[in-house]
Amino acid sequence: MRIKKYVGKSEQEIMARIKEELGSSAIILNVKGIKSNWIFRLFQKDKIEITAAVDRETDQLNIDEKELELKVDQISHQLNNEKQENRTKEKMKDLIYNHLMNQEVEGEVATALLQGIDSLEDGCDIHDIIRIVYRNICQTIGTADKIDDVISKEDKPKVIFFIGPTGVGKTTSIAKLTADFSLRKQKKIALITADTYRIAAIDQLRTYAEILSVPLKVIYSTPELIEGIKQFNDQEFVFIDTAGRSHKNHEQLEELKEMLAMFPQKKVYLVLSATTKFKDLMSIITKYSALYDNYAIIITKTDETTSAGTIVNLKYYTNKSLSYVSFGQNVPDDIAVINGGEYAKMLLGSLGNE
Ligand SMILES: Nc1nc2c(ncn2[C@@H]2O[C@H](COP(=O)(O)OP(=O)(O)OP(=O)(O)O)[C@@H](O)[C@H]2O)c(=O)[nH]1
Ligand SMILES: [Mg+2]
Repeated sequence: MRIKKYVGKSEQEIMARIKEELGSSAIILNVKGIKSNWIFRLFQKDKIEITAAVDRETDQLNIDEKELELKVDQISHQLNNEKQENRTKEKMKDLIYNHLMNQEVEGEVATALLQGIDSLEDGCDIHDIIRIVYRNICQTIGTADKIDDVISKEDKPKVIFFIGPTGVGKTTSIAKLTADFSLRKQKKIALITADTYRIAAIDQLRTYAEILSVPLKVIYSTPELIEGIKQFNDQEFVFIDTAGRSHKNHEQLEELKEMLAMFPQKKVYLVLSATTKFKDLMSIITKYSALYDNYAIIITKTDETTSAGTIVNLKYYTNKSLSYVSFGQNVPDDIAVINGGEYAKMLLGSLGNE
């Protein structure tokens, strides 16, 4: 927890500063009036002191300070010296804002990412500004919700569903993660496909299952799924592939909702493509949230878009945990656990090149 005292002329003025610097989640610990001594009282009014506190999410995120300095250094060095010297705080703020806009970060999100800059001194170092933005990005992205961290009351198996629109990369992501868990992490893992809409979909997962030597079951109904999971009780994880469902097809979504409702112990990953227009992503999210609300997000196809902003927009507007990022078609290599620092570096990477 970070605690800070603010002194000012009015409560409103101080509250505005607290909101700007600590964010809207800050809590007020104490408000008191400070009387000026008698000689000053002739010239100035009494002041107010407010003590505010905010949870230090950065501490939980474990941002390594040395690493942070290194990255901030790398980013600010890209802005050449001459550019740096001529930049006032306001100009720097505009530069970063415009850069975020170019990356298709939504305006409201960009403003939130710049929070805290206004309270820096006018002659502050460019490092300080970038440090603030970098931290804000890391904080917004949060910690990754990895499959490894899934806790279930019954020890085995941990049941993981992958759901999402058609063609976003659900099956490919499952193949990549299966390879990671079975080959690298040496976990016992089985696959189930509930995607029986297309014969090709079964073959696609079967091919991966054979290459990776993991058992696969094809199921055609929810009772079969329950039975299938039971039969895999010697496994640590069961990954379940589902058919892509258009968020506009109410019937398909209802079916999925009923299937998910049958499993109280589960983890659900909603797979979304970074190439989808942000407005469409939001409408997909609304539809999927109505059928199951407690999911984490996997973002695919980041290699196919030049605008990195989608990721931070998604997190900001959904407040769902992010988990993995998929950046190509190669199984098993093109997937990674999301990392706020890496993402911040990528988002700010070409700063000043516009
Ligand atoms: N460029 C790129 N292509 C990807 C990525 N992930 C998946 N793909 C490709 O996207 C296409 C669809 O992938 P699938 O894994 O079959 O998608 P799906 O969500 O299972 O599709 P349905 O089951 O039909 O809903 C394939 O050609 C994949 O190779 C990625 O991160 N980047
Ligand atoms: Mg599929």
